[in-house]
Amino acid sequence: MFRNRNDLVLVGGVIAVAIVLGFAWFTSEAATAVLATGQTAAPPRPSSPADYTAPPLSGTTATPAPKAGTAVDIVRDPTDLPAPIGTRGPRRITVDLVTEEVTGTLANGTTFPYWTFNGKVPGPFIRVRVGDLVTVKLKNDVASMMMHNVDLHAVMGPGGGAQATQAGPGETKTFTFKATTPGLYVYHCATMPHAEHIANGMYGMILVEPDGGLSKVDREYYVMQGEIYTDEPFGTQGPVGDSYAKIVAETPDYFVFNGAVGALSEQKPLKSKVSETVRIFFGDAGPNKDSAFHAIGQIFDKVYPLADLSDAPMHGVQTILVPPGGAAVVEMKTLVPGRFTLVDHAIARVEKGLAGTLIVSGPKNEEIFKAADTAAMPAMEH
Ligand SMILES: [Cu+2]
Repeated sequence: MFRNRNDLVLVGGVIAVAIVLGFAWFTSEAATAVLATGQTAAPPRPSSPADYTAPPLSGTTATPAPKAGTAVDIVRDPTDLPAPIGTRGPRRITVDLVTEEVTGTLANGTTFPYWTFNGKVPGPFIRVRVGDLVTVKLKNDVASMMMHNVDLHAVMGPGGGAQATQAGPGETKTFTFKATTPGLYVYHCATMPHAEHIANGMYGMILVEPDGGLSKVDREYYVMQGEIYTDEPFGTQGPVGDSYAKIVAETPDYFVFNGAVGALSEQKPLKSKVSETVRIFFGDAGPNKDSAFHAIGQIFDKVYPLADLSDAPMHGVQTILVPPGGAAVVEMKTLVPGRFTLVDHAIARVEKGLAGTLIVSGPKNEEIFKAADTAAMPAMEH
């Protein structure tokens, strides 16, 4: 049956591996079944979590439908995020999300039917710490046309909470989860078709701080990249609709930071002063494209790749690759004044709307950067 002893050994090895894999499968299935029937002890609760009322999430709620021909500003200010948690212990937290469908400004003269969390893109920045018990209340605005829900990547549970929060117009759904693992996580609507709900603006991030919090920095910013697929070419004036065909073909017309063209350049640029440290919580909502996130004229002094906050950061990084549904935390010391452009270094996307600006003010620092003709480089005003 076997040509030689080596064949025999090989076949024996394959059988042994199959037995081990089979046992692992059986035990995992058995464990799942036990969990499903509730026969195990309840998961341990954090030691005496106190009730705690988190600051209300920013953003609008129940935005009135805009009048015909008008549009609302859906841009999330990149400074709109809660203060660091610091050293407090685990608590009970309630998060109120409201899904709202609004006509928003996509670019100068162009409006788009956004679907949002709390009226802005991205949705509110949720900030908790490891060990917190978080109750998510999702209300679908009564004026909505669609079902919506929320899947938070920080959740260990079915659908990340999507099934538990599937809500029709006017409905409110709730679930509670324990924040088990530090990290910066994307959340998004996961109502079918997922990609359309995400592309139309239904995403945000939740930060789960490690015990003791993150290191202190001078400024923190909240930035998310997204793609918008329209039924008219880039730059078309007036109201445009979404294009499901382009979403499926993965051919976006627009790439945007914080929801709209110019959101973080003309409208709400990031700011810093010479010698400060800036942290950016960066997420890629996709739904389809990676981001090669890069700040032109800066070096990321620290990067937490894939937003892993349990391990030491990397240092001296030029560009960080962030997948759709993923995030990164980057920090930079702004040593020199000037205007620095935030991009996806798949750089043609600048032509489709993707650029942000970091304005660094303060005295020149010619030890670090000195142009040949310094007269052409006036000091920035505060
Ligand atoms: Cu949705």
